[in-house]
Amino acid sequence: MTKEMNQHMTKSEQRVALVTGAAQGIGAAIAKELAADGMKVVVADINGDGAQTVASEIDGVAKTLDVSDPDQVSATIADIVSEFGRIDVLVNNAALVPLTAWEDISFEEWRRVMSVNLDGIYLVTHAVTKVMGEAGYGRIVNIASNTFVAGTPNCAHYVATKGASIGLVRGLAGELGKLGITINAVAPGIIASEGVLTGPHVAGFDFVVPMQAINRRGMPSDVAPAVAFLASEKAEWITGQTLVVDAGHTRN
Ligand code: 4PL
Repeated sequence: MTKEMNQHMTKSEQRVALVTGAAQGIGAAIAKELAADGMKVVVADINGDGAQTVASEIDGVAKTLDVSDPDQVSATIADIVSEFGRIDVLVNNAALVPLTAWEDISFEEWRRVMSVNLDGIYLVTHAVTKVMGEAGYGRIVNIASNTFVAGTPNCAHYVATKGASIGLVRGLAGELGKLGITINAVAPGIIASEGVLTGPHVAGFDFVVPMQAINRRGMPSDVAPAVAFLASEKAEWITGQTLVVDAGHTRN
């Protein structure tokens, strides 16, 4: 169907997308891309004010959500279902992006990264697949990272969660396929998001950009189209896969 048709559909027929961590960076770019494709987008973020700003730009809905909190997740999914009656697309984007040498990773920090980056995917996906399964349709995209391919140092906990998110895609695709749901991962390289630009990862551009096949800084808008494709009806025959979107930094 065309974008125009989708935008003029009644509320109950418009596809609904939930994007976590969508107040900024890659998540915000994905929310905007899915809205441009005609979807009603739920912009979820632990930063509720930031989520509201993004949502108001795209006629979306903002939800304050800490994906690591089981009660918040179940309440948020219940809210979306009661408001829209459906969740067609889930983008698991919310994550902590630390830069910590191995000897400095306390067990507390390790657990916190596991909780947000991995338990968060479990909690949201477990709730959303129930809704998608009843509808017999769904598209799930996990935002992984090419650090799992490159073995980027000083974020071993982060890399472990991103590898696990790819493992979940592979391990879950078969069960979800029977329900009409696809699940894939998009693995970006270093991206000039607010989080990277205001944190220690910004130093990575100096050595990563020269390794890329295209030698400029990647932007959130460079990642969003790949996610939108996997989130579209057109991607029905793709599941259990990982698409690396890093300008050729890694090549596998
Ligand atoms: C290559 O996922 O993929 C820095 C920070 N450098 O979060 C990432 C690279 C970062 C990355 C990432």
